[in-house]
Amino acid sequence: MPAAKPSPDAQRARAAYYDRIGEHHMTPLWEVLHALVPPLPSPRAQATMWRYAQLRERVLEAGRLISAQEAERRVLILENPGLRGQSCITQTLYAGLQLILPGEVAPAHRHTQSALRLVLDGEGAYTAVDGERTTMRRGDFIVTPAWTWHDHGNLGDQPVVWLDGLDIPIVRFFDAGFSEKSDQSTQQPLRPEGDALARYGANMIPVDYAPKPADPSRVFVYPFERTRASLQAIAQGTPDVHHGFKLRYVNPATGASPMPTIGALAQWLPCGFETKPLRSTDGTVVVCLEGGGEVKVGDVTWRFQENDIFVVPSWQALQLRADRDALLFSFSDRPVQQATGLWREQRL
Ligand code: GTQ
Repeated sequence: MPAAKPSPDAQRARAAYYDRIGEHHMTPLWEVLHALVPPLPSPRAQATMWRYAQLRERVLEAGRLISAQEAERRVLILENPGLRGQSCITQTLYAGLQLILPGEVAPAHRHTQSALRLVLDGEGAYTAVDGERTTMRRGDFIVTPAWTWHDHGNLGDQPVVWLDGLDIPIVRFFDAGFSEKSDQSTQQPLRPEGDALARYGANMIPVDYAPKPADPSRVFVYPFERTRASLQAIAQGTPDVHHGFKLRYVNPATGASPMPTIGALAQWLPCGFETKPLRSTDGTVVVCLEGGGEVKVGDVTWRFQENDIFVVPSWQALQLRADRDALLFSFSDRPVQQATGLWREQRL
């Protein structure tokens, strides 16, 4: 039973008391207990859809207003409407669309925030991570783990757009942000392209390499063609009723997520397949790389197609239906929640 409402006298006495203790930087728990210890998650992040077909022109417009050099990173932040002003797509993650035009460079820097890129549009760009370049192809998943030097460039003749995902809100929460700029805006290649994938990404690792469990992946590009081939191969089998066919990107040397704060998944839904509803505590960003269909998050339903991006907030049920064979990429803070024992999932 809810407690009876206090009398006006009692309310006045309490308010005056709150003022008195406020002078000592104290505040009563009982006024906020239910919000602090909620019976279940009530995320401020909202289920939101960003349609690439509507965003593309707006992103290219930024290319006429500011250079990559001047901006340092020419990015339009995808800001969750429930978290305006906070540069967040979910409570714990940041996402943005980065544009790099032919001939431009985004100068080398490093920071304690971990980043991922998912290449969406255009060809001819590269990212360099700690002295090794990788050519960015559509659907490639590229990571720049915490404190690795990285710069981007476009050697081709088309604008290139990719999705950035960073743990900026997590690092801000911990007040653990550091960054520095390099004095060379483009890193000198130290190793040939493909070196990391050859050493760490072919079911082998260097003989004396002994990573610690939380070390980030030395494989920094997960080529789309490999991901796609794996999903297509397993799609010959029986789909999971909640996932269809879904694989988790890992640090191949440890089996952990590629970076300690961000987990990423790739999912294949055959044409006509509909998933059963599923909810989990990790608010998730989903990107459609191929195909299309319908997505239901909580009580909202949208159609989605290639390069559309949507958010599934914590503990809201997600249901997907593919109208064409669909390939989805997603990322979340799941590794953090799992390391801290917080992660929950419910198959409905
Ligand atoms: O490419 O290094 O979207 O440092 C935000 C911060 C991208 C990057 C972002 C960054 C970067």
